Amino acid sequence: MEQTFVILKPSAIQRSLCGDVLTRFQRKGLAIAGIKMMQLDEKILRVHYAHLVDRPFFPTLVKSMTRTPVIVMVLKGKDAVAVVRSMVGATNCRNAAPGTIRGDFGMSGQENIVHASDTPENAVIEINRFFSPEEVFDYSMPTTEATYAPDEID
Ligand code: IDP
Ligand code: MG
Repeated sequence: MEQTFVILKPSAIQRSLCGDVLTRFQRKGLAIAGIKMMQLDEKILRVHYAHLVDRPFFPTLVKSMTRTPVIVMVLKGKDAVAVVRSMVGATNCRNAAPGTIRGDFGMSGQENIVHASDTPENAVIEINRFFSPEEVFDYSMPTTEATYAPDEID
């Protein structure tokens, strides 16, 4: 089963949306393989958001992402990266479709509730950036036979 990496950003923490967002992922059928709270700093954000370092809004993004601790998690399921990205929605919450997390819970392009890995390759890199191997767990869910057909399980 594929793993993806998610951050509940300071906007989720301060607006008390962590439970609502996590409930959506769990109700979808994704399993929590790892979860913890941590304080991000500019050093890790310059790596995590390397594609944005030269953008004019980068200093504001660092301020936003370091305003409170965040909750980081590893979610597991078939095609978890694509499934979670589609649940999260477009980057700007005002453009995100209703029914997506950003579309339902946010009003901002920057304060957009969650981060989710965009490709399976980046998911592996991001999980290793934020979690040590012993913090990511492999266990069975009793709901598997009601969640997947046998040929959907690898
Ligand atoms: P994504 O989170 O949907 O993958 P990215 O383009 O990777 O979007 O941007 C990472 C984060 O940087 C966004 O989630 C958002 O918080 C912030 N961001 C992206 N574009 C802008 C912008 O134009 N203004 C302010 N913040 C932005
Ligand atoms: Mg991105």
